[in-house]
Amino acid sequence: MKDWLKTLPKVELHLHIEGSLEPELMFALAKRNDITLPYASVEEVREAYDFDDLQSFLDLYYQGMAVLRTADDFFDLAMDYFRRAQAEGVVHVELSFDPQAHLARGIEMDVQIEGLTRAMRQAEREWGLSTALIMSFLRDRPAEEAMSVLERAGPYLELLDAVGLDSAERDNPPSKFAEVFARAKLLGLPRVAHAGEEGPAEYIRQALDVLDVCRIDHGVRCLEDPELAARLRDTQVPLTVCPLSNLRLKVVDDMRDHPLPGLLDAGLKLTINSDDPAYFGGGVLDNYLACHHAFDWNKDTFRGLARNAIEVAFMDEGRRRMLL
Ligand code: ES4
Ligand code: ZN
Repeated sequence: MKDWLKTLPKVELHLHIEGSLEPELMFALAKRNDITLPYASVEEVREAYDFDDLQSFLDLYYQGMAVLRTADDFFDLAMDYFRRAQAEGVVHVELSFDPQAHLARGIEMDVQIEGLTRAMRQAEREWGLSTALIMSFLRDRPAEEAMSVLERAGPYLELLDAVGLDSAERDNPPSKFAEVFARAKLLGLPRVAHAGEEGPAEYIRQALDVLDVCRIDHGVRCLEDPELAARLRDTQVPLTVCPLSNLRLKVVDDMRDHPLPGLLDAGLKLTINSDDPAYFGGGVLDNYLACHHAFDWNKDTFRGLARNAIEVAFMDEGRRRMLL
């Protein structure tokens, strides 16, 4: 099954590129930029990745990305991920990035976007990958800041495939970003949002009704609201589920307790993704494998999940037809 899952053409729709920073590259970039890390070794970094919840992860995630300073750093980060992804049978990657986390450290938007898009073009040439770029807003920062980031992204709108909403979910409801997402819609940008990861099912409803999103990132708590689950089934709004992330952030205590089988039975449009592969124990293939071990799904189930991701990806229609 492992070999078969590896050859299955897979699509990654939920990836924080900053969360793909492996400890080895973290050390290399720290050296290049003359930054002192609070760790003595790669092993020590990995040992620190023992999380209690989303916030305890976010603290280390923001700390780790401090080694990213130049466009070349962003380029190396993305290339390192694309190399691993294509080697495990990923054919299309949608990477999200957190401009506010870098702007706060004095790293300008053009530096971030230049490095990431250069890597996207090179991965397309070198490995035949297709890629898309999602600019995410930090929901634990003020909505006014997100709005100013959206305005600053003006010169790069053609390079963006969508905007997203991430970071600490609790007490930061989607409604806080109503105006930002309305403005993004006016600018012609598709919208996605994290909802129902740690936050309640109500936040999924808000993401749909207030932010007018076309996909929900995570969404695993939707079954707590049967009416919402029925709506998601009827409208086939995709959920980008990240099983290893949910396990490592203790959204579930054991993979066998993950709501995925229930979500599947409920007829929802599901996809399997990695979220932050360097922090949560693996990429897309590892997430498929974790499902294989926990749920013993057959090949048709995995084929269906991979197909769902192709159907709802931000990719040109010619590429979609070729992959379907
Ligand atoms: C994230 Cl797992 C998760 N949830 C919310 N925001 C994030 N940013 C990076 N990973
Ligand atoms: Zn995420």
